[in-house]
Amino acid sequence: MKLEGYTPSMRESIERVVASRPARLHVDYPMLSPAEKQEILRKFHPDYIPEGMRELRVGPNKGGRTPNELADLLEGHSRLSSVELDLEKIDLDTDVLIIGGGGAGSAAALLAREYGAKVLIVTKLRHGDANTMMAQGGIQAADKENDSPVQHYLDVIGGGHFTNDPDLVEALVRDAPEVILWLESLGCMFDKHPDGTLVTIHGGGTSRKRMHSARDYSGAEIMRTLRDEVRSYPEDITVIEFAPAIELLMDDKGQVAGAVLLNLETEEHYVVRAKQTIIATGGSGRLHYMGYACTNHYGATGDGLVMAYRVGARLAFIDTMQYHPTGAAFPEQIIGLLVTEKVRGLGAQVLNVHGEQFVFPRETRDVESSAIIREVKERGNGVKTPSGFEGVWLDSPMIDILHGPGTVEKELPAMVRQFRRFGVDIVRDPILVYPTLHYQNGGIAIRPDCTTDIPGLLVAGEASGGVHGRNRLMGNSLLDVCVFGRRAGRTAGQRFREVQLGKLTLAHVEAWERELAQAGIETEVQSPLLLPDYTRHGR
Ligand code: MEZ
Repeated sequence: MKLEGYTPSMRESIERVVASRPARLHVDYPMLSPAEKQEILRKFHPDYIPEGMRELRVGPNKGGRTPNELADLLEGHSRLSSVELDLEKIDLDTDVLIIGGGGAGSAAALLAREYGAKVLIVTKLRHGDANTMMAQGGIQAADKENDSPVQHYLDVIGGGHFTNDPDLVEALVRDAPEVILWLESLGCMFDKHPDGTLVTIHGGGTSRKRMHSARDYSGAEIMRTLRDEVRSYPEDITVIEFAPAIELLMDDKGQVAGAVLLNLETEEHYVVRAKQTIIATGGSGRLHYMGYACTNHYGATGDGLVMAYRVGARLAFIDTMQYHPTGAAFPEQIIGLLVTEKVRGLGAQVLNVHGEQFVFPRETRDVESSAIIREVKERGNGVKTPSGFEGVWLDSPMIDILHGPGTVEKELPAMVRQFRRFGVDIVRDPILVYPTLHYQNGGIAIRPDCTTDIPGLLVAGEASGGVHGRNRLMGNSLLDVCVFGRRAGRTAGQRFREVQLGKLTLAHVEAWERELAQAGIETEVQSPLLLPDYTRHGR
């Protein structure tokens, strides 16, 4: 098969990009003022499209707004509505049940085990099929001499527009240096200088270089490390794959007491009883909010939010999603896939069809994305692809010009390969990009020890809400899954021995169905969704 790469009209635009390079070598576009940032967000960020969201009519967040796709699921019927289950027949009994086999779930399992708990991880797909695996650019931690957790704290709060839960941010930045040491001790191979010190670079919104990376597959390296470690304790940690939780179980004392699983192969249901239950189900990018393509793994359908909502857990910041500024816009086959922020961290600039800069390359993600959307949709300065999709250039060759030949190949091997498969050489030519749905900024409200308002229920990672406020900074999600995964595991490990479970019940599901009926909600939606429905939406 002959791979075509860029078309002649795209090549004409690339010539203008090349021509503007000398002038851009030492001059970056200025950052926007705080007032300009607010203005551009209000006008162009997808969170502000009024018809994309609606008010919830039932549940703890009644009256609050969330994207239509998530609202439909939160207001859906239980998958158990027409299933007869014998809750006296316990299929699996454990101290700590962890729902989700990504970074947060795996980190939680390791810590709970350290405290002597028997742990069961259940996961919808395979262990490690998770957004953790797909994060590329790095993990933040203030562990260099010119940096401090306080500095990190200020960046996180500024990036979140001062809306973050301060106690959660404190937990995040305080634990960060220890998390890096912990991961290294488990065998995680971060990039290092010849003298053995860790390489750190900038991300959007960071005032210090504190991004630790493993080339551009940092998440895969962290996930590999955590999964290997979990798998080395089979006597304490059991992993069941292809068996998503579809409803939480409670007991007659009002505690969360496990979950009902669905075996995706046999369609059997399993009753799992647990003294502590940790939701670590990740995000919901596969709901394709506002019609956006996404960077997420196939199972990212917000299942944990739905289950937690039904037992009365409050959600925080679920009216804000993260659109990563640089999703692939060409070729068609990979539209929406992540082009890591590390590309901009290494000095690549963002340019319009005329080869002009129009935004500082390391604004926070929400602002950077809004500026790209404005450039394409309002100013008409996008680069058109043969299928009619439009994007802007991310000038990757600038990296070798700034840091020396071979840097792109060395620092971004996954990116080089992702595009080379389709005849695009990002060492020589820029990358066409457009914002893509990347992250669920909010989720189930937690405390710093990962507990929720519902006894027995803990949450960690992307399924939780509060730490990032209205916008997360790059590298704080890999950090979040490790920090709060560990904290959730520790809390569960410290608590499970004190828990006396009562009789298992699904009375909350019956109450939920009554609430739907009382609110006059007529819907055919059953949730959690489990897998994206591409036949219905044609994506
Ligand atoms: O934190 C992230 O979302 C991340 C590391 C993504 C990236 O651009 O590489």
